[in-house]
Amino acid sequence: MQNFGIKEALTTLGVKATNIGTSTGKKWIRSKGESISSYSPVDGKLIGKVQATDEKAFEKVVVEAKKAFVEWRQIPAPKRGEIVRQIGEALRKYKEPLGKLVSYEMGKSYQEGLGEVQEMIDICDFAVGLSRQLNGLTMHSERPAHRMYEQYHPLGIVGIISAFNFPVAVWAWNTMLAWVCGDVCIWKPSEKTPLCSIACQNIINKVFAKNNVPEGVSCIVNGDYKIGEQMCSNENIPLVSATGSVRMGKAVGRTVSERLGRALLELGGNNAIIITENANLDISIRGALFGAVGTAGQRCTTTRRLIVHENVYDEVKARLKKAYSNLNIGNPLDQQNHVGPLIDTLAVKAYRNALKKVKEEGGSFVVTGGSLSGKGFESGCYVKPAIAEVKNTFEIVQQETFAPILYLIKYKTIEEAIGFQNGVKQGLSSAIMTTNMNEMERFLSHNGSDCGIANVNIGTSGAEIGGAFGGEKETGGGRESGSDSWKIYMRRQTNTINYGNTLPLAQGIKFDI
Ligand code: UN1
Repeated sequence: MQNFGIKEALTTLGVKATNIGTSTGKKWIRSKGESISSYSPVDGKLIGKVQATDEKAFEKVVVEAKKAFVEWRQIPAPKRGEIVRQIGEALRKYKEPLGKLVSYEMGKSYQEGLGEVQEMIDICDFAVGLSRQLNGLTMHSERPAHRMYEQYHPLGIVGIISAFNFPVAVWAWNTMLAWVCGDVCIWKPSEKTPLCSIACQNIINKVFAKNNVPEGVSCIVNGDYKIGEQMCSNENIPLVSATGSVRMGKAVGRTVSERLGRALLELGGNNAIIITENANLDISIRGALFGAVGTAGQRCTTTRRLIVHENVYDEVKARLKKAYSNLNIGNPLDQQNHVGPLIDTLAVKAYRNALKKVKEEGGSFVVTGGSLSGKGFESGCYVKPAIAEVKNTFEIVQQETFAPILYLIKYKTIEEAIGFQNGVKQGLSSAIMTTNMNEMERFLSHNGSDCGIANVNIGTSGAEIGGAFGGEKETGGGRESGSDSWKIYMRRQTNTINYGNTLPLAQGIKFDI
């Protein structure tokens, strides 16, 4: 197995064989937490170890973050933006090694690893501009000589729980916005990709040291769900932003709402592309292909269902089959390969189970899947992307299996297609391929897609950072990244000022004595 410069990347990023997994910035806090071993799904080798955060260390982090918030919020927002600008510069500098680490620790292709770092850079740029645009509205008061307006104040500590599939970008979406908003962050990365958090903290530390940023503005904690639970139940953390499975999101939502905190949830998707009889099939095949097999089917925006009009169904099926036969599966750091491994052997098991269920429920395969073994596949995490013909009603089609399995579903009318598209519990991303205005507008209307993201003539994955990212129903309702997603990271305050000499009451109420 070729190395592709991964050792150099680790050295450049300051990731060691053994790392302390708890940090408030300059300080790395030792704890009695267990040691987490990070094995690469690429070649099964141990990349490094991270010492998990125990309860005591977590409490120390919260104390430090709380202190930091008081200082950080004094710094004018555009000045905080300037620091985020420098982080964007640092990420540009470290794009290659960080992209490599993402690829090696998580298993996505190097191109996608670079793309993920690019998302971090983009959100930095976005946040810099935002730091001068944290605008509230002014309103006309119903009372004479009164003025009303609203303002957004920093909120406090933001807890971030991120998933293995976007080990660095999703942290950046949350953190860069939170920082310009005046918040401080505690990040718990996935225990499957802990080394990415060490690398990011090292990059941040350099920029923070140069700008004398107080200790506690950027904190990381590592560990499994237990440390996540501690974060969710801690009353000092007004917002917990969590990305991951629906099961995890329900637990986070319950615990955070129990103490009436805010939870921003970005959970599973079961995304579909509708290919109508009026679609440009070149675009459709390209969109479906990247959507289904990109990141080995492990994006929450992955295309899982293809809802195809009966008149073009056979052609779509044949062309997809051909496209799949040209896919190279293998080491994701080798740029010739399109599909890397799944994150671990548990994911392979879930993939195999899903294929089994497709058969049991009466589906058939257009492209047969299966796990790969032998030279180059020693980690046991590589699988073949599969395509199955199914009915939308199949139990397995209703579930999100984090693997490259694409379900083909035939439809007759656009109403039926939209019904299929919406007929699942999740509501993250959706797309229609058509050149027909009627079909397109119907899909985008209130009678159309019920998802947080609805695209025309592009696939379901690969959202730009400028839009609000997230979805409805079991996807959790949260919005991260662009548009006005920043508002959840701030405390909104309505202010009414009386500059007159009397005290008229609102709603015209008389209260004279
Ligand atoms: C995720 O899978 O959790 O839209 C995030 C996309 C990426 C982000 C996916 N920009 O596919």
